[in-house]
Amino acid sequence: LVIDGALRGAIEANEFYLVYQPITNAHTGQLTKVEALLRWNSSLLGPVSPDRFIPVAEDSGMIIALGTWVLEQACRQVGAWKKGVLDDVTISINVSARQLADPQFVTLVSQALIHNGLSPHQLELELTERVLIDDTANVQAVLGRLRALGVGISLDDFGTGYSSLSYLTQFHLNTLKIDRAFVMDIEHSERSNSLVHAIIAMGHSLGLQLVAEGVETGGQAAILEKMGCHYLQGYHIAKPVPPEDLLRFASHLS
Ligand code: G
Ligand code: G
Ligand code: MN
Ligand code: NA
Repeated sequence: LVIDGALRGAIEANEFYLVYQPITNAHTGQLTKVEALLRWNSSLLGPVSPDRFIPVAEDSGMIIALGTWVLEQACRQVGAWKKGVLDDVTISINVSARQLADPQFVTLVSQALIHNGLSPHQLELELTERVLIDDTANVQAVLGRLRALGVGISLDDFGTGYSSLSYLTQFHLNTLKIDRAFVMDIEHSERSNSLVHAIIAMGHSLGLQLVAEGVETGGQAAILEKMGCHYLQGYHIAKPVPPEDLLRFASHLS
């Protein structure tokens, strides 16, 4: 209730900002994608974690306005980066079920691309498995329209939650993000290791790109690369950072 009240007016008061986490090519180490992560510094409550305020914004419907702000802000940032060392980076944005159900959503996405001079392949939308169980027919139609635009669709936190393997063929996905719960134990647990190996093999055979999340050690990165995982994300590569720091990260790599 307190969060709900504080959220009202928070966009106008400029209390939100985005941080960006690098996602690198597992083979070459090159920076290929960046995930935008929302942060809120509330004037009333101080910093509030998205795990706490996103569910509240979803319940109140405020996620529509907030998600639109994220989309615009992230695309504007990529437009700005295009003039520098980050000229062909793909931005990955987290999207809630309520946003996909919004009849305006596809229009908002294509406008954000046009406004900021991005090509559609530079935008990827991250959905959780939770999104796919609601109103399947509509979600399928919306994802089809987004894919037709050329926008990427990735399945976040894969392997947790409501996984059904039928999702992998039923929806227009192009990327699987392997949840960090599996990546975490890959060096020491035979079971996690086998599971990640199997997910990667399955992704390959379905023509999906694979991103490992929560990569925290060089050992994990080496195992994942050997298994054929395409992209790595996690504290071993970099933490989520403000946009200026990302530029610095990219210029160190090149
Ligand atoms: O960055 P952090 O680990 O604190 O994120 C916590 C959770 O909040 C993650 O599940 C992440 O996907 C979610 N999240 C972060 N930014 C956004 C956003 O812009 N929109 C939505 N819907 N979820 C977000
Ligand atoms: O649910 P989603 O995958 O969108 O959540 C992304 C969140 O995971 C980000 O908020 C980020 O802070 C967190 N994160 C990113 N890399 C790591 C990591 O290596 N270890 C841990 N524990 N969390 C991470
Ligand atoms: Mn995510
Ligand atoms: Na995730």
